[in-house]
Amino acid sequence: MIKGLIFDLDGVIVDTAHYHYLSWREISRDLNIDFTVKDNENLKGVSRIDSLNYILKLGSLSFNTEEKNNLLDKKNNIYKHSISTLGKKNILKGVEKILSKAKEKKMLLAVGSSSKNAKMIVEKLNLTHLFQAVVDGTMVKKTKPDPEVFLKAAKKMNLKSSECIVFEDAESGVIAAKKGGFNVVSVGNINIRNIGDVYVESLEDFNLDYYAKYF
Ligand code: B16
Ligand code: MG
Repeated sequence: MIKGLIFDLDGVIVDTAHYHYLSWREISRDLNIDFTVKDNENLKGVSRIDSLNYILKLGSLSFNTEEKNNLLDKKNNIYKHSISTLGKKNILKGVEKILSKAKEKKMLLAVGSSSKNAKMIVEKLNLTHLFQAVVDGTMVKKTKPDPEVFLKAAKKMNLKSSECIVFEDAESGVIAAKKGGFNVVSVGNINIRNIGDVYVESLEDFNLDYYAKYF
């Protein structure tokens, strides 16, 4: 029986991928690296440092830890500036309907995100009060595709993996959730339609009444 829902943040609750892309593109330009939208697809769900390492590899560049930290700070400042006006209007279609339906059904809710900005973003969206837990990139030792972030979220709700549905838009996230023994809904990314249990183009198409009994 499904008792809890765990949502990835970027790409599931809010579309911040574009802002991550613009920020990394600015960093890449300064380094003379050609960073495309396709490259950005590979960074969905990937931690900030792993994203930087991916970009440096594209440009066959190697930097020491201090230089990398400076680039990470610079990227995050650009990113935070670009999302400064983020608010309720940016919540993706179908999210609020599922959240209120889940509340009606007395289900528990959590966020499981690789982003170290997750708490701040959930706050900006004015959704913090709905979640029992927001587990983010600052709270885990291993990032997706390791299941730690989702296992921690389930633990905070006192639920087993099999009692939860994870909603994810990234390959690394779906793999993480499957490894952790969760029921997984792949959202809005055709490339991951076959690796989750169910695929929906948008959360608008997800019928919680049906799937609460299906899993
Ligand atoms: P930050 P998610 C992930 O969030 C993003 O998909 C990914 O593109 C980003 O690099 C990562 O968070 C780290 O974000 O720089 O804010 O710590 O999809 O797991 O919610
Ligand atoms: Mg995501």
